[in-house]
Amino acid sequence: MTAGPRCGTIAIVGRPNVGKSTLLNALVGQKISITSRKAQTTRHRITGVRTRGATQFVFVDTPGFQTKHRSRLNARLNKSVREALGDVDVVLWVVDGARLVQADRDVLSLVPPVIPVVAALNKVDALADKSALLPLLAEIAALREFAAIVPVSAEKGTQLAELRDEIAKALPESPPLYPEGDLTDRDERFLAAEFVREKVFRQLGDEIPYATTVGIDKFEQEGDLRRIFASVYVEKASQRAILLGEGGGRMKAIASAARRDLERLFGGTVYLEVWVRVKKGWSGDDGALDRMGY
Ligand SMILES: Nc1nc2c(ncn2[C@@H]2O[C@H](COP(=O)(O)OP(=O)(O)O)[C@@H](O)[C@H]2O)c(=O)[nH]1
Ligand SMILES: [Mg+2]
Repeated sequence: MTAGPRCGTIAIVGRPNVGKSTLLNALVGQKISITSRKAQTTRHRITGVRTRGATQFVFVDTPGFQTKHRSRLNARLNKSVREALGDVDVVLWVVDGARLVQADRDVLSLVPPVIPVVAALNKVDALADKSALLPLLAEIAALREFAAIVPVSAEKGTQLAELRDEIAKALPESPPLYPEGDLTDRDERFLAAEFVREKVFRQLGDEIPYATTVGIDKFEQEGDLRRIFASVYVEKASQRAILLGEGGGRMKAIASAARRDLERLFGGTVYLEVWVRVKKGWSGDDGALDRMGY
């Protein structure tokens, strides 16, 4: 073993909802990527950085490969997954420890053979019978060569140190890419919009979250106080009414949950104002998608 510094990028890939973003947050040690029970919560590539001694991990979270909800937005999301795979040192392939499905294999088949792959079998906390992992381990080991296969729980923190060690072994020798202490490549404006979007995903029913996006209209900082003005865009007036809720109550709950998370992340007071606006057809409009950063 050499003692030189190691650093590299690790793309976190997998089908929707296996826990990629939860795992990114756990590996980074801070919540930076939004998560929810709904598939396709993540729409942007986001980098999470963790520096431990002479090793720097640059994790890249990706949207799950999209199959439902065909749209221009989803075509862009799939492109972003393919691009993320083109230029990384290690791939962290995440599957649900309960079962392997065709969509898992499809994602794995996108990984070029020369890139080392670490497999994480996530959500083992949810398995009633841990011995069910054994046939799954064998099934996975037969798919290709892996740098390691590690059962984990992103939510409970189980075996994350082991996972990190296996990833570290696969990283190239290189000086760090980011200053120590950096957590992400994204700015506070981006994180604020994402945290509002997370609450919309968590607090609304099945269809509406997919018809929404969030923009930041103004972001001001005075010392430790941040004043953030955000807009949630929906496709139709009827969706706006649902988002607002009776007397605006639902929107108030969304805004205050987002504010609490942002205060934790930024370490200061946040004043957050959220408006709901109708913008018909935003997810099919290339100009609008460009402006929103997709
Ligand atoms: N029981 C359990 N649930 C998890 C675990 N990791 C993630 N989840 C849940 O799985 C859902 C999807 O997680 P998310 O990180 O958004 O998945 P992604 O679409 O792959 O990014 C969320 O409801 C998470 O709370 C885990 O280790 N155990
Ligand atoms: Mg995600």
